[in-house]
Amino acid sequence: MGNGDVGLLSEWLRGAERAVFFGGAGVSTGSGIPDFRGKDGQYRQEWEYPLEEILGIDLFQADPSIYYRYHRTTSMTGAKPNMVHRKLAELEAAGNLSAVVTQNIDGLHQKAGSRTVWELHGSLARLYCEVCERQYDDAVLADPAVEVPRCECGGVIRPDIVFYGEGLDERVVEGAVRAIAEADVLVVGGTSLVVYPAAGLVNYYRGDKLVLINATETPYDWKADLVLRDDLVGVFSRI
Ligand code: CNA
Repeated sequence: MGNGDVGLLSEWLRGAERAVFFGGAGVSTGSGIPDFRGKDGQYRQEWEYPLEEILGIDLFQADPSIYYRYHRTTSMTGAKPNMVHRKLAELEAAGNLSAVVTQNIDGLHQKAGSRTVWELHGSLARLYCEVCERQYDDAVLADPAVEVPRCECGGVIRPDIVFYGEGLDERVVEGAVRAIAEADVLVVGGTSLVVYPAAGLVNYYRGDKLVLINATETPYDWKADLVLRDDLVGVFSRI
């Protein structure tokens, strides 16, 4: 890929009034959080149970300690936004970008200053009691001696994420679909585009400036007007 391609992306973003960025775990690998399916992804690691079960609602309800042990070994706590998160926040503030749609649950877009963020899979920054729905923040996970955080009512506190086996929040999906359908530029990056229904949101874009930035091939590459098979941090530092 030559500089010319990033040049074209920059030109499209400069001229945009409601660009949307749709991203996944690859946006945060530059912050030290491993993705799932990339070259150093979590699928290549050994876990106590298959990853999809650990992140499944059935196992969480049977024994939440399995999920919380996994949670504590992933390096999301203390992670900081990288160039990609920061540039996207700048583009929104400058009036070029209308929203970020993300499959990530790390909350780093908001930390970087993005305001309209549709979190399709929820966020680890928020937790709530399964029984009385009282809201908590991630301070309840601060004490390593507490394996499973519990509410004052005795209920298990769960993260406000969408476990496998659960449906997406309709209000969030509607917001994401609206933003993508109205977008003048859609930049998709750092996602393998294999997790549904999230991946299917790309199909709501109706414009002619679909950009796909990913280190590895995706099933949607053929649809894109511009494909950058490259590192996101590298690309965004040149925008
Ligand atoms: P994925 O399936 O792991 O795909 C990530 C993609 O990004 C892969 O194709 C990589 O090749 C690519 N990639 C990784 N780093 C870079 C980089 N620096 N530059 C360019 N490309 C890169 O992840 P998806 O998001 O597609 O899958 C959806 C799952 C993963 C969602 O449910 C997430 O919640 C979940 N996840 C989230 C996080 C997080 O919140 N940071 C971390 C790990 C997994």
